[in-house]
Amino acid sequence: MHAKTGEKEPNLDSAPSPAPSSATNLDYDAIVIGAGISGMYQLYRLRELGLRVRVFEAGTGVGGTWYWNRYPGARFDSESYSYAYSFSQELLDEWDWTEHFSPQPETERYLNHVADKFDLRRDIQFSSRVEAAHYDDEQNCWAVTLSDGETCRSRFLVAAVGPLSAPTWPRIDGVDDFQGQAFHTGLWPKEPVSFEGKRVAVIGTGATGVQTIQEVAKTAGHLTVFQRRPNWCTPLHNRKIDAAEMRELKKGYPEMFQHCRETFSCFLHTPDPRNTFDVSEEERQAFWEKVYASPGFGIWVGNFSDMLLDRAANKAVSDFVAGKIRQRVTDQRVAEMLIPKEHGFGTRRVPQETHYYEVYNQPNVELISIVDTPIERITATGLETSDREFEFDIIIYATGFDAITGSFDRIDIRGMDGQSLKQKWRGALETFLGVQVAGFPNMFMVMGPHTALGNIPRSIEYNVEWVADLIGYMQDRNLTRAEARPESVADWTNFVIEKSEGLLSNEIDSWMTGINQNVEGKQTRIIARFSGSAVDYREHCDEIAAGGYQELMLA
Ligand code: NA7
Repeated sequence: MHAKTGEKEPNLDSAPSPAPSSATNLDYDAIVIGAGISGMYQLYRLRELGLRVRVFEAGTGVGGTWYWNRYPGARFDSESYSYAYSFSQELLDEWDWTEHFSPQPETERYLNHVADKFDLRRDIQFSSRVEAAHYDDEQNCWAVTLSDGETCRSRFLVAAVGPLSAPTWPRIDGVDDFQGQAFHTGLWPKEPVSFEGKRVAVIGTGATGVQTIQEVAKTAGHLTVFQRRPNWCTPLHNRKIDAAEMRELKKGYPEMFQHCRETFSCFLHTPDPRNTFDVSEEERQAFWEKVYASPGFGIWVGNFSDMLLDRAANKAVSDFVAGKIRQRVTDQRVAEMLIPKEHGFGTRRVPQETHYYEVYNQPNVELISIVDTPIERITATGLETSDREFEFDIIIYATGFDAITGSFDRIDIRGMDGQSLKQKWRGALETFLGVQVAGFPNMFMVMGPHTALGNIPRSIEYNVEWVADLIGYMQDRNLTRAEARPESVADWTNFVIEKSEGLLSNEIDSWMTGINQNVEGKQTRIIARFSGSAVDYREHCDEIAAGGYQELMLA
């Protein structure tokens, strides 16, 4: 890294001089794409700097992920209070969570409350999908075009587009032929959908599919689950929070947020410092029983330190969880279908469940492996696999997202000399801190590729504040242009790759390694995330700010 801690003087060399245009000639000082958790907070922070900000949001309401993903059973997998904004004491004091893992409707209410409290809506333009964002070298500004053709210009562009927001439909023949009701979980309608007595299919068994299946199975006449690769799912152990418990939780907020700042991925859970085979077999089993019985991601991010690094350790914990699946599923043929064989526990995102495995003991639920009998086509009345025809009233596609880069790819983003971001990243995914891209001046990403994901709102708050601090720094010095130096990008990208070495998750196909079989050109694994600790990530970013942003060309 090029961080030069202590150097506070602005760094003005080697950047091309911007045109003498002032932001007053532009429609806005900053345009933010997306009014999810990132975009809402970015608006709040940029307003504090006195900037004229416009947020463009494709939906009709705030919330991003928590606006679109209103499928049955959608809820947090992280403890609600640890997953909320932490920047406003007043907000922390006044909001009560009713469950340890908040259901989507409550989270959406919370985000609407935030929008109202801070009067965010007056700067958010809803039903406005950004189609293109082009950097104008001469004017040193971004021209942003919406799907209705409206174009406006701003000095800064913040892409707060989310790492999991571009839903993907499966590439199966006939997807448009089905005459019944068909839904993608990430584009779920606002109107209630009844499954009562209906013949329902769910395709996909990721974190979303699992939440959907366990809910739909309660009322569906018959539910058929089409599973490609099974995932390792563990119990969520959700429960209600009463007023007294909420009061106690609030008292502990300062320590809780401090704790999240210190853990590897900002979760409440923190890895056990011991390695798997440091302890006796008996102790190991007792520890796993304890984390299996604990709420949330403890068993994933609070497990033995070597669980995701050491193959034997990973095999041991996988065997433990496989044993639980065998105990919970009555039909052992079905249990074996539900046990992942080609990836170890925790190497893909671990879905959190509530009686998910028991669903397969219900007489109205059937599991079909589409590895054994592939879906050949969707038909007008259902679908056909290689050995059977199925009829359905409803098909639910829980087939995931074009993750991490997909939400950028679907916007025609062009930097200097008309260079396309999508094309650039198809060549090589390179960023600076996951926040900037060389050749894309004044464009900032919140939760872009190569950032630390983990407990996402914690990472968002940090990213947003870092971007606002940089813009504030530029304002104070009458600087109007920030671009990552190519060598800073190379250094950061190498650092990200270095940090990913040895991590078993990076040897597995999943959205976390940039794989999506439904999207052309996304069949090769990439290092898409920063897999070092969030503490490490922040240290780097803090150093850069403290050093006067020497890694950027400022002008
Ligand atoms: P995921 O985790 O990407 O899961 C998508 C699921 O859909 C997964 O089981 C896929 O099987 C399956 N899938 C995808 N395409 C097909 C086709 N063409 N045919 C059959 N099955 C298919 O997405 P989620 O929405 O569940 O979760 C995304 C993240 O959002 C989650 O991790 C949380 O962090 C929040 P595969 O595994 O590829 O064999």
